[in-house]
Amino acid sequence: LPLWERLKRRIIDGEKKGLEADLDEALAQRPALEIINDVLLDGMKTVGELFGSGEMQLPFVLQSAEVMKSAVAYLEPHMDRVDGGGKGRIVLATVKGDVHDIGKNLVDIILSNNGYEVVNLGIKQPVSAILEAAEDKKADVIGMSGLLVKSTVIMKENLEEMNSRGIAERFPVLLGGAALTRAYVEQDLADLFQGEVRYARDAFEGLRLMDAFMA
Ligand code: B1M
Repeated sequence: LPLWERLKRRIIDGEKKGLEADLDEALAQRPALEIINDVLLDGMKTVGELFGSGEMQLPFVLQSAEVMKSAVAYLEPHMDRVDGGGKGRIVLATVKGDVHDIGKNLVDIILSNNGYEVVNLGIKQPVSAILEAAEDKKADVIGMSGLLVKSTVIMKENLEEMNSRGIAERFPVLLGGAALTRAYVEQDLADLFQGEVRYARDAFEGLRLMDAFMA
């Protein structure tokens, strides 16, 4: 197989052996971020489709996710970094009940590489932990990720909790993840939330919105 097809296949098949050699070859031709966005994420997309249609079983999805994570970890040091930092601080978490963290961690990498301080709390974070961290770390923004349909409801509840604690105006909120839609976030959730809430389709939009929040 040609290199790009082979790399995509590695994600789909969950095949780690020889991954680094392929990534080295890829890095000689294209920037790390492009490899992630155009090749590896394409593989994850196929994994999602195969899983959704019942053609792929969960343990294999997990293997694909592991290879994806290894690949991103290998590529990360090769990414462009804006020095300086100190543009702002975000507390980032996958919401309660949700274990998906590949997208969240990409958001972490993109924001960290572009001058933001990211406090990454990990997965399955209850709203209390997110809000505590936001207060403790003096976050400028709260970022929540979630891929399950259930997570979109949790996010709504989290915003309501911020309303009732009277802290909605202190922390702009950035939401992302496959089950969300722009309309749900920027119409439905924005209507009920007393602060500012925005939807990011991908990590780059997350960065643009962070820049906008901090402007
Ligand atoms: Co799960 N899973 N999974 N899974 N999984 C989905 C989400 C699913 C759509 C698959 C499907 O059915 N086709 C489906 C959800 C269905 C639904 O809710 N309606 C699903 C399911 C059902 C499940 C389980 C329930 C399966 C089971 O146990 N029977 C279970 C849930 C466990 C739980 O959470 N409690 C489960 C488990 C898993 C694995 C552990 C095997 C693994 C996750 C491993 C890991 O993350 N460490 C996994 C995977 C890999 C997937 C799919 C195939 C791929 C997700 C992924 O990593 N994509 C996924 C299919 C899909 O998404 N279509 C699926 C790549 C990643 C880069 O994209 O996270 O969307 P994403 O991030 C994007 C944007 O969304 C955005 O930026 C990123 C790109 O730049 N973004 C943000 C994300 N967060 C952001 C935050 C921001 C800004 C942007 O600011 C804060």
